[in-house]
Amino acid sequence: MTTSCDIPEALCQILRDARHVCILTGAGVSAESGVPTFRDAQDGLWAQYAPQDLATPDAFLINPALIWRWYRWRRELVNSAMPNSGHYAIASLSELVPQLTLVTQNVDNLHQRAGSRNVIEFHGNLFNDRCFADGSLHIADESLDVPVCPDCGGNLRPGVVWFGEAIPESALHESCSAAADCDVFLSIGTSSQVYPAAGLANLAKNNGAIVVEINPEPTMLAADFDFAIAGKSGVVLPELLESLAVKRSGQDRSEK
Ligand code: BJW
Repeated sequence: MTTSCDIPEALCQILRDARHVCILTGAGVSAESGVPTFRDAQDGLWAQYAPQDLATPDAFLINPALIWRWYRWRRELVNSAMPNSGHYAIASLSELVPQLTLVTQNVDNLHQRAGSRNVIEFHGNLFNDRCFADGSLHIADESLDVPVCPDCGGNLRPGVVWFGEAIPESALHESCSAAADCDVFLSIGTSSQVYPAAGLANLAKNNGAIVVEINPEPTMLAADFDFAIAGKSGVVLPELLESLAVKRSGQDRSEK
């Protein structure tokens, strides 16, 4: 039996039996909230830049005012966006499985705003301001084009992880532990091109988990996965949740 999104019944059964589900999300999960994905062409003023060229420490060193303008534009965009049905389905899924670990590459807080708790922010947070020199957290003076650190007078920077920078130690450690421990790993809305995040799926698979991708455009890693569901997360996840919830309540009744 399949649902209208072609969710295999075998997958529903695996999720019903799961002890620990680990989810990795990427920019595609926020696409239906109107937040452009990282590899989409950018809008308006920013169309001339590739995000990959802006999200680097070198770009910041060369032109910190430009990088701050880009991040302020993105903060406004995300602040005016709302979580979508995919974010809400993930938050609800945590009530249906014994243990759920949510690792997100997204920096937009939309999972948290949808009600997910203990979200592991693999690539930091768009709304944090850090000292470029030592990484300490501060609140930026928004009147300055390039805000400065109140302690050392150096530049503050957005609290995200750029290319070539290390993943925060606790986020990396907790994510690897969850991927190695889970029995089901869901990779949702990510191009699986950026490491070490993309390696979490393989880590899970090598430790015996069933690995599932949900993405309208199957990625290069999809062939290595156990299930690849071609669809938008805002459509697939609510359907998946519904089929689990229906069956769970049936199970609960028959157990009484
Ligand atoms: C939908 C949808 C819908 C659309 N529903 N889906 C191994 C091999 C090769 C290279 C490396 C390697 N290990 C490390 C590297 C280097 C590098 C890297 O991976 N480079 C690759 C590009 C080759 N990695 C790093 O530099 C990382 N650091 C590191 O490794 O440090 C080592 C170190 C150790 C000790 C000391 C010092 C260093 C850091 C990576 C940081 C990535 N940062 C960014 C920017 C964050 C800040 C910001 O937002 O500005 O993170 S880059 C960008 O990519 C962002 C994202 O989180 C990340 C992933 O992108 P994501 O989420 O997958 O988005 P997209 O746009 O790529 O894909 C969207 C997907 O959604 C698509 O597939 C669509 O089809 C789909 N979609 N609509 C579901 N409705």
